[in-house]
Amino acid sequence: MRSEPHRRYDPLRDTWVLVSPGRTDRPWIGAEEAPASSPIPRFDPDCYLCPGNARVNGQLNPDYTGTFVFDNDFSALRPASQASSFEQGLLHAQGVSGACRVICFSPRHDHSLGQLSPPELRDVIDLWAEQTAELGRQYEWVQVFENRGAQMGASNAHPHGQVWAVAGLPEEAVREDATQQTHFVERQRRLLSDYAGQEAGGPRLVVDDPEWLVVVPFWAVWPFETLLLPKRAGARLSDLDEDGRAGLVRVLQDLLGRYDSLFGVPFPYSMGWHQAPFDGSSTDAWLLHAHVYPPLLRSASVRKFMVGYELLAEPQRDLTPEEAAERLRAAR
Ligand code: H2U
Ligand code: ZN
Repeated sequence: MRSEPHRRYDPLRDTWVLVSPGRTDRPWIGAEEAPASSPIPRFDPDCYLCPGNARVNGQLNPDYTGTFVFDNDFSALRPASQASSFEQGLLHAQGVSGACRVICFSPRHDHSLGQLSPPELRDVIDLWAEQTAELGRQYEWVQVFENRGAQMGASNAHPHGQVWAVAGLPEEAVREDATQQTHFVERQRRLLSDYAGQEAGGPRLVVDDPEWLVVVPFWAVWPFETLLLPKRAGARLSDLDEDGRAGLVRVLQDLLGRYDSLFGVPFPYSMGWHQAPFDGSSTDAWLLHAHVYPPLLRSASVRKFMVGYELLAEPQRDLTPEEAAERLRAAR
């Protein structure tokens, strides 16, 4: 199977990916194509996220010294949407309400999440947990995420992420909820805890921390995709105890450092947390986890595109998850 084309099943999303090993026997080009980048200033007078600066709507940011959260000025969701539901034959729409917030990780314009000091990173984790608990009192799904880098659509180099909370479950949540609930009903164990057990000590392991496991999942679609799994049970960020949070600080620093050294550039990605819905159902089946989806394939400028066969048939990858994990383990 290591050298022949095959398909792999993703039990969390209930989907398949085509793996075509060997096509990467083409020479591996390392970090040669790093685009020339001008140094980033500590403070950028034109940045709408830096402390004291004006945002697009003219509102001034406070002179914050740690993290800073504000309601997104261009929210994709509104707290009380007036849209009514509609169904006419095959045409089906529904109203949806929600909230969108922006989270500045640091007042320093030139830092990234992975470059924060351990106490600063810990503050971000605590904030993610607080936002989850607070928004979960009002909405069924809380999506914490970060888009990093222009290639992932980040609008600004200032280290920041977002949280969107929504009434009702979005597509990915419905998928992952269904697979985890089914697994739990059938085996009285968590799907992702079982998966973490199977990956321990294996070829897809990237970081093995006393509290967390980072793997390139067996079914990864993106070349250097990773999955962060807590070793102890916990359905949400707000469930993480002292040790779990301290471990997450270590693991994020380790993983994000590896990503940045892989091609010698600030590694672009979308990363985010999946946590149990706040829909009143049992959280027993759920294991909190983060997905990291980076677009780069061979170098700082050669990225993977989801086109052609991927769009029309199913996702495909050349680099095997095992090879990707090996490269991430070696990157330091
Ligand atoms: P991204 O870089 O991931 O796009 O996140 C930045 C968010 O910041 C984006 O959703 C918001 C944008 O709507 N924003 C404001 O809320 N106020 C501003 O003044 C500029 C950008
Ligand atoms: Zn800034």
